[in-house]
Amino acid sequence: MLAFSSNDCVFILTGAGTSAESGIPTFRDAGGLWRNYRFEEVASLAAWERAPRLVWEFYSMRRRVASAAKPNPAHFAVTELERALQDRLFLCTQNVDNLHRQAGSQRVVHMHGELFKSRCDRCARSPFDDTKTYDSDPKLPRCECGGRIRPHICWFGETPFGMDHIFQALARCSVFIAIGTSGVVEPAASFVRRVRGRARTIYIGPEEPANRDSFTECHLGPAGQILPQFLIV
Ligand code: BV8
Ligand code: ZN
Repeated sequence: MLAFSSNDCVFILTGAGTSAESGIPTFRDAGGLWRNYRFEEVASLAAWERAPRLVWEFYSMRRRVASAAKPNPAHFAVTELERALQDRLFLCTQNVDNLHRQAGSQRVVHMHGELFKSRCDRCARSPFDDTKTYDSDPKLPRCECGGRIRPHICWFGETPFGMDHIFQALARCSVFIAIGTSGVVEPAASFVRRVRGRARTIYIGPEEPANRDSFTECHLGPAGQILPQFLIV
């Protein structure tokens, strides 16, 4: 159990492992999401320019998988912590599914974007809710401005969303908890290095992450089993 002091500010970073027990495969575990695709072929701006239909095939498949998923005890434990800490909890997720919000979390920063949103790749219209799958449509979706509608996702080489707020939250946090992330993808993998030495840094997942040396504590096991007993205020 993690003892919080009354003025602790907590930063939680979740990765694909948090949704694993909800049935959404992770990126790097055996049989991960990329098994049929090389992510350069589907998760980059170059891929979008070169093969937009392949990109929409990949994200349509992701929408089908994620829409069948339900939050697991890891998501609900984070929601309970938000209820107890209110604005002393900053929840940042690398995940593009909506399971934190489905579990009741009110303030979720989706730094890598959101699977069930799309946006225009030309004009400045805001991203909009979109649960549609486009892999069987004869024509790919277009905006009124003539631009192409793309997934509202941060691809490799693009700048993640909410970075100013994320860096401010990292600067004030006294407890940093990473859950279910292999610590490979930047800049998320370096968040812990920004706080170590002045904050407690805790990792939760079944195997040690690549950035293990930056964590003061490592609790090995599935998040859905560990978090409900661990995040008790
Ligand atoms: C940026 C959306 C500048 C897409 C994603 C060299 C060349 C080119 C680029 C780079 C380079 N070196 C570094 C870079 C930058 C690049 C990068 O990091 N590349 C990597 C591959 C080396 N990063 C970028 O391009 C980023 N942009 O850097 O812009 C910048 C920087 C700072 C400030 C401003 C600007 C953009 C990266 C975003 C890419 N988009 N997602 C999509 O989802 O389709 S990344 C993708 O990987 C997902 O978001 C995913 O969340 C993320 C990270 O993976 P993890 O979440 O960690 O998942 P993974 O499968 O790896 O691990 C799962 C873990 O769960 C495992 O550890 C496992 O043990 C654990 N687990 C399993 N079961 C459970 C569990 N844990 C708990 N419970 C369980 N039951
Ligand atoms: Zn447009």
